Amino acid sequence: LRAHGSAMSVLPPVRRDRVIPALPQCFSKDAALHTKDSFHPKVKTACQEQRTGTVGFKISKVIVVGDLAVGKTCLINRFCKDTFDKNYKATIGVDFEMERFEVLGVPFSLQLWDTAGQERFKCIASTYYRGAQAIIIVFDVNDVASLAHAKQWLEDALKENDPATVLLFLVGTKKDLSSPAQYLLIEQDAITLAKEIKAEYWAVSALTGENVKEFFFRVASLTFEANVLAELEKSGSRRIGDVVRINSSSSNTYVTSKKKQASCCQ
Ligand SMILES: Nc1nc2c(ncn2[C@@H]2O[C@H](COP(=O)(O)OP(=O)(O)O)[C@@H](O)[C@H]2O)c(=O)[nH]1
Ligand SMILES: [Mg+2]
Repeated sequence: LRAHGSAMSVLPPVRRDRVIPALPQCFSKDAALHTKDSFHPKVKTACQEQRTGTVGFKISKVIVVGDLAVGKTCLINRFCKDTFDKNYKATIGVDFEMERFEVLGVPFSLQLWDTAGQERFKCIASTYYRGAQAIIIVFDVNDVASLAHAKQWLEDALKENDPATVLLFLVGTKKDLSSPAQYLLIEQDAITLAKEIKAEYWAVSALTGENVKEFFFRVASLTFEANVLAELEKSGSRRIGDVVRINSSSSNTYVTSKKKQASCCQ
């Protein structure tokens, strides 16, 4: 317990601009993972009672895929570094950025994986895809071909992941380069595709920063929500909250509150 306590205290507190106190809203109600205006009630209760599982660290892997030069690296850098410098990743040579959040008072991290340009050869290692909780498929809103390729990127990524549980986001980038009329045209196709593959649609600009923070907050929130719900499901059979009482007045029998809990939590 002591080791755990000191390990926790080594971590600096989560940045104030990474605190998520309520569910951020979707970009388009036509293509959203869900349109509820707050977190799942079970998740809210679990967070209040600090029984979200995985004591200390909760980390979800998020991968970013899409054609070369659509703006994947710039998008990640805009959020994680608040810079617009396409050479940043190449110079440092990292595989992923760790971004720490606090959702409903619970520490939560996203491991944001970026490619090192392998998408040029359509040959990304399976370890890149494997174990992702969320997949961000990026296209350039000024390049219809990059949207047409989105499905292939998704197919590749899903070979290594469970389509039933992984969360999908379809993101159009470089919104600053398109006129409103041009943008609306490609948005129609993007929303149609997003609905078809059950992805949440967003349009952003890494250059101006438009919608970048909002987008990643939504990714963090929905991934966190799914993560906690899965933990609650797993622990459902062995409820941690069960109280075992020894009732001395009724001949040394053990009375648990299990039955009552099971019936009221359905
Ligand atoms: N105008 C504009 N250019 C962008 C934006 N995002 C990326 N770019 C440019 O697009 C090019 C490719 O970006 P990069 O992030 O390296 O693409 P990646 O290959 O998908 O990682 C670079 O020249 C960037 O400067 C954006 O939001 N607006
Ligand atoms: Mg890149």
